[in-house]
Amino acid sequence: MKTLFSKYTFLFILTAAAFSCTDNEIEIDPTADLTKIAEGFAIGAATKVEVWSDQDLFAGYNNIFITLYDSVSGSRLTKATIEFYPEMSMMGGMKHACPVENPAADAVNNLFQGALLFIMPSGDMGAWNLEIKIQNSANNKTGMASFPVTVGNPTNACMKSFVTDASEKIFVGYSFPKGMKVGVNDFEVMVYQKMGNYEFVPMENYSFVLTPEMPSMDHGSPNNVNPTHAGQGHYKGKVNFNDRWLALKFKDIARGRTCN
Ligand SMILES: [Cu+2]
Repeated sequence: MKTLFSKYTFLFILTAAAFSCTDNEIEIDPTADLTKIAEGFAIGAATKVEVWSDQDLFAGYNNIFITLYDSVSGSRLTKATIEFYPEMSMMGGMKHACPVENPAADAVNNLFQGALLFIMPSGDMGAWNLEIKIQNSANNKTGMASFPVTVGNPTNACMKSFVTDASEKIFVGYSFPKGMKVGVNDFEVMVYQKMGNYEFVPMENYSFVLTPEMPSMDHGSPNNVNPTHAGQGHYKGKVNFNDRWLALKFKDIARGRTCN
């Protein structure tokens, strides 16, 4: 009996030691499922900047994830003020920005998450550049990183714009925060009004009627929930893809390739 007790005690201690070791040494890569868009340095802030997203950038609503490192020690930074300044230089000289959602100052799982709603693709019409302003909280220095980025053009639009009766220019993007499946899906719509080439304001007073349809088979679906405002120009609802073919068509939306 005494021997048995010792054996189990020993095993227990061994297991506990192994677990505490694992906890300390393994860091799960926060960017494992992400695509690297660009990397460079924020000159003046002594900070290395990496830009990540769910997939290659496209005209529409893009989740943007930033990872920051001290450019001398290489250690991760988890507190910084980050501002996005996207700019498109159009043929003919006109320049404009697009709606942005800047990350919070504290990284979550080493990621600073924000978003960009690109309103045009890169191409013959012009080229995009993304400047990122970093205020490094560790050394209290501020710098800018600048990246030329390519914004793809999905087969079907992931972003819509229209002009209201009051001549307001409105941009609408959407996303599926949990991906897409056959059945009822969480769905988000983002609405911005263009106030100037560099000013886009989230709109909080819109209402939507959702009408999913499958044109090739001429049917819709029941049990959809029209998106309602949930803050910061984001509207949350549910869309029911009740037909596998309809869902397959939309499945590509999650990857930003085809959006309607
Ligand atoms: Cu443009």
